[in-house]
Amino acid sequence: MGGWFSSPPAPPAPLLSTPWREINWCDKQGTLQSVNAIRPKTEGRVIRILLHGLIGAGKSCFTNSVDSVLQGRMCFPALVANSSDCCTKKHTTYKFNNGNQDTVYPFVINDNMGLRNNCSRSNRNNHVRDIELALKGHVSEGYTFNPERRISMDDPFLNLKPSANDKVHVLVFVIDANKFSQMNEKAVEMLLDIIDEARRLDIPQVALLTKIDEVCPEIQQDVKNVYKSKILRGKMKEVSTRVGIPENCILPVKNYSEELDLNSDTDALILSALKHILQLGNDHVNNHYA
Ligand SMILES: Nc1nc2c(ncn2[C@@H]2O[C@H](COP(=O)(O)OP(=O)(O)OP(=O)(O)O)[C@@H](O)[C@H]2O)c(=O)[nH]1
Ligand SMILES: [Mg+2]
Repeated sequence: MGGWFSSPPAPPAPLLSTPWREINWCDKQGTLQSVNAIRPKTEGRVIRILLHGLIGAGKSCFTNSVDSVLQGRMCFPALVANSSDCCTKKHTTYKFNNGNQDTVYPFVINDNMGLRNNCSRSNRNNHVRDIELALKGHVSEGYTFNPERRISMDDPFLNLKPSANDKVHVLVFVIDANKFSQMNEKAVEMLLDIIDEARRLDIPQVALLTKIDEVCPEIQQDVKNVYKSKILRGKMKEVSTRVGIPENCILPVKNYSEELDLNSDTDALILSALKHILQLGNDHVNNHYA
């Protein structure tokens, strides 16, 4: 009887044989030098990055991961959520020390409150309005976002005369790769409203795709599989189609979330994302505020 029944076809391989994007996995110093070289032409200008995303997307974790990679040790300046509850409430600006030279990098990250996937229409409208003000530099450090009400015109945290450094120069949508498919249409519409406003202000936008380790077991095993993973490629295409951000502005990262020590491959991916974000922000600063 042997040979009558053919064995079931092998499942399709989860990885492509060659990566579709190249990353410098080995030369952290070289990439750090290129990050260090991204500086606005005008002395004193700072590139402001605004992180935006739903609750638990990984905004604070990314801020901590950037600090850790730049300092060469685990750092936790931002509070990270340990449940599905919203963790970050305040509009907070993080600066980053350049360990060797005892100076700060010429960029800052604004970490921010996230919204729930299923929040009400009025919550979404209030949030979009506050984020639009933040893009223009009108929301000061320490403001506590409240989706129940917009920042009022007499709020002490409303900055009526923002400087060039107060304005946002690159907007980063932090998206949980695992949950993007379940993001409801209303939450996507909210993103699209914010994207429209950023476009109107000529502010470049990037999507940072987090938790890629949870989306693909091959990436969890080895982060170097990131640009070989078919599942991740599909996720990136899905994000691009649904929110209209081109694929070359979608950056996957594995944040430091449970590790005790740095890992050179995780570092390489975070640094690569940071470098692209900074290049876009720097171009915006030089084109608009030189
Ligand atoms: N496995 C994995 N977990 C991650 C990653 N990024 C973030 N996390 C986890 O996701 C949870 C939420 O991360 P946060 O950084 O607090 O998310 P947030 O966007 O700042 O959330 P809010 O401040 O509530 O808006 C934490 O438990 C993190 O440890 C990642 O790349 N991989
Ligand atoms: Mg947070």
